[in-house]
Amino acid sequence: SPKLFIYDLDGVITDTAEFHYLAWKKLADELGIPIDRHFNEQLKGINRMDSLDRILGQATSPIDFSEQEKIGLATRKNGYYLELIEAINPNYILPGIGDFLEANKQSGIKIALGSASKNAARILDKLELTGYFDYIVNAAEITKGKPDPETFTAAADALNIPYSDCVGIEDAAAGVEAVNRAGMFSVGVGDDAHLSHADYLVGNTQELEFQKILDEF
Ligand code: B16
Ligand code: MG
Repeated sequence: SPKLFIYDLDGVITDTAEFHYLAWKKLADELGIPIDRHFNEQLKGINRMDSLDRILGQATSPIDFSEQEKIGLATRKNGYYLELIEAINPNYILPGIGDFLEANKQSGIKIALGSASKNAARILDKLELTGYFDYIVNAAEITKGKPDPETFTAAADALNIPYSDCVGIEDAAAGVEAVNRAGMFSVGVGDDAHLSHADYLVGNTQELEFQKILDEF
């Protein structure tokens, strides 16, 4: 039986992708860079500065920003994002996740959050889920973002649990890759076309069954 479940946040526990999109879209509009929801798919699971680089790469004529200017742009986007996530409350927990976390807690198996978001702790608070978590990875301390395994190994290391005893739950291709490269059991939530490399795959959060994953592990 596994000793630790590590959850991704955006796309697994709640859907902040739309808020990220709206905040990036506002910045991109100000810069005259065209982005749409389709393009936004590739930002899922990708950290803030890497997301900015990908957006700047969409400019029709290349714009050269200094590192300092880029930090300013990312900070501006985060300001827009923080305004949008003020609205988050427990109704924003994705279907089935409340019961799943409860089953995980009852089992005595430890629970960690492995999100790329520097706003993760604030969002868990707004969802009123903080009490479930034994450990929350600090995204600011992660030097290599997903698909690098560091986000997931950091959680296991902090709780002193071997990687082979861990399960990682992810909705993004880069996230599933990170879990696999960490040597953990990967659970993908979403589309087979993006997540075929997951050890176990469900279509959406409602299909997640705690006991089923223990059986598959
Ligand atoms: P922040 P996850 C990721 O969350 C999002 O999917 C990604 O779109 C976002 O850029 C990243 O967090 C960083 O977020 O700007 O709040 O630090 O899927 O890893 O939970
Ligand atoms: Mg995600």
